[in-house]
Amino acid sequence: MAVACGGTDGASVVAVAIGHSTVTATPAPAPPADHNPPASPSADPGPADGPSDGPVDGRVLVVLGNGDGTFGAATQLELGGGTSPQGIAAADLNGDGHLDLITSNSATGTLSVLRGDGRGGFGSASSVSAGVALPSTLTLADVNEDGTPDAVIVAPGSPGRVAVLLGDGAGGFGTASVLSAGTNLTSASVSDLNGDGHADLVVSSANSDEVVVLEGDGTGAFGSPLPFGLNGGSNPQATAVADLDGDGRPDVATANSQSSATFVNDASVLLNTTKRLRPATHQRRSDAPGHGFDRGRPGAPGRAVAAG
Ligand SMILES: [Ca+2]
Ligand SMILES: [Ca+2]
Ligand SMILES: [Ca+2]
Repeated sequence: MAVACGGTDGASVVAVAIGHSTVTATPAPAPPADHNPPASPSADPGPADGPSDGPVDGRVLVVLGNGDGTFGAATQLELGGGTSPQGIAAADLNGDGHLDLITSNSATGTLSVLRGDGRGGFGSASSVSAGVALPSTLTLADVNEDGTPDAVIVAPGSPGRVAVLLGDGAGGFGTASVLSAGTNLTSASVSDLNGDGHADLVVSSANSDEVVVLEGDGTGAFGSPLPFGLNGGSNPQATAVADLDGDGRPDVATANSQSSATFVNDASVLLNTTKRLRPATHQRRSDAPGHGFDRGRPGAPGRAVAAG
């Protein structure tokens, strides 16, 4: 299950992609043939682990914020035949000023685009090939610097695959450019990691226990994979990019699933240097509750990061 958040006309919106068998629900009332309306919230989907009326797949749940920290009822949106959505993101894909939604659908190898109307409603989904089998997580960023969000999708396999689809500014996408990197990729983040002004990619490679950087040239093309180990971390499932040590360079953190022989979930931090990422520091989540890579600078008092 994946979640995207954003704002639409001053209100917050949370969208949740429902993959195969991850959430069960009473079927929603049938929507109009050509529109997913903002009103008439669907039936309560029920608890994720609760009793089931049958699996629901190929839908997203949209929950609109009330502006006071509470949220309205969820509305279910169809994905136009896409199933097992693994990734979801929100951005204005067609330049009309309203947030749109996009999902990456693993079982069908497609992306579903739902155009927002700015009032919490979304049109019927349109589909485009993801360019890779079993697309996993999805990230939107403008990698070719034309002002339109582009889609970056990762996929498992050996080698892992990264699909880059350039947005056309109308809510559609061009044919995917497929890159090879790492093994069994689980997530991607986009940031200018090397400071040349162009967006770069960093993907988590679960089976090789590393992150892989692909340097962008600003046209939507990317260079050869540059792998960086996690210094003890393993099986990274997600990446985050932020300037963690305050030196102005974006750093990389990974969330690692069952990262060692002791099966402890933990995180790795890779501090950025001018052109290359420094070897990772490594923190076991159970070492010091409340102390993380997001608190203090490396080596500062109270920071529970074990270098090595
Ligand atoms: Ca839009
Ligand atoms: Ca673009
Ligand atoms: Ca760059």
